[in-house]
Amino acid sequence: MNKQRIFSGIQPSGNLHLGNYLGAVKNWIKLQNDYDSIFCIVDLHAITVPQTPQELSKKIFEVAKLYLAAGIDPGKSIIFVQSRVNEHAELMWLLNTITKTSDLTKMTQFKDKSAKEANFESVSAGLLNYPILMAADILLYDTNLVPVGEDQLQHIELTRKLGRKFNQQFGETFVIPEEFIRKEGKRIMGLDNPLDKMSKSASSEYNRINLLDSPEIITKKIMKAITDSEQGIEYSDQKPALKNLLNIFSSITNLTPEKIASTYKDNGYKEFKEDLAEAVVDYLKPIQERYNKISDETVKKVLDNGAARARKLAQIKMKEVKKKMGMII
Ligand code: ATP
Ligand code: LTN
Repeated sequence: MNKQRIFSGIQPSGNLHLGNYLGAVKNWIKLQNDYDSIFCIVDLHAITVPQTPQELSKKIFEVAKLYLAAGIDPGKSIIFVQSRVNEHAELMWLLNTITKTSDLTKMTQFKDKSAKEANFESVSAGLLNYPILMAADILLYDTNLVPVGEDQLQHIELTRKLGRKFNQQFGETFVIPEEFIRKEGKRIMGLDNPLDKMSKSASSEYNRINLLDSPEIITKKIMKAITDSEQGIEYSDQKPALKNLLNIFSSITNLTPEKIASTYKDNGYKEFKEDLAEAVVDYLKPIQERYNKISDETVKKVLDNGAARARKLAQIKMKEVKKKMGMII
């Protein structure tokens, strides 16, 4: 029997952080053993907010190397850069024509990112159309499951909607995908603000722990992480900052957050944070060691090979799509 397929991606828009790892990459590593897996570096998505060209190429390479260091095995999974497979942009255009603008303006991510612009008229069309490109990524490969963090759920719902609409209008073409979101790690919050998710593009470095941060920096960031005003370690919605730190501690140790809270209930925040920092440093150490051993040459080969394999699949699907729409191929 054919294996089911998974597809997911991360934007090379900054340094990968613990939220990206616990929300997404950690699951990919397990899933690649049982699923036909495709992992993308979505540079076309990253440029929906301004990027410096030199910095962007550096980040694309860095994300690819981190995929490998984290344990994505190019022998099992396809790893590739989105812009090297033209069919993503091509399918996006076709899906554009069946998408309602009202479905795009109501996206939380669009609302958050466009709110940073001075006025609506200056928001780029790329930012608005972002979810259509994501739908193209997913539908192009007959994806069954999309392993992501919770913030992507709305985009996957739109992907399903567009897939169904196309199938109805032009005949059965696309597999309708489901999200794969694990409870643990699905939404890691910022260390400087427990009400917003940890994010690559948050302005303060104290928002996140990057996967490549040194032990000193990790410790400094955790010790500075905001905690709630009342003392006492407990796992509760009334203490969102502490809850987030306990969730992180739990995700990297596999102990429940309640169990960890009970261990520290008679201690102060300082001791708890020191132990958490040590646990995070130990957790990231093997990834960092592998990262430093992977050569640029290896990354280049993996990406060349990945693009060629992805392109083959994408071309077959695009032929089918264009034929269904009445284009001469
Ligand atoms: P940006 O700030 O540039 O939008 P990001 O840090 O939010 O980037 P993405 O590239 O948008 O990261 O997301 C990559 C993957 O990581 C997605 O599956 C997303 O759901 C997941 N993810 C991102 N941030 C978090 C988080 N704080 N907690 C859990 N999962 C997350
Ligand atoms: N929008 C996603 C990144 C992304 C993605 C995808 C995730 C682009 N295309 C396809 C899963 C499947 C985000 O994480 N911000």
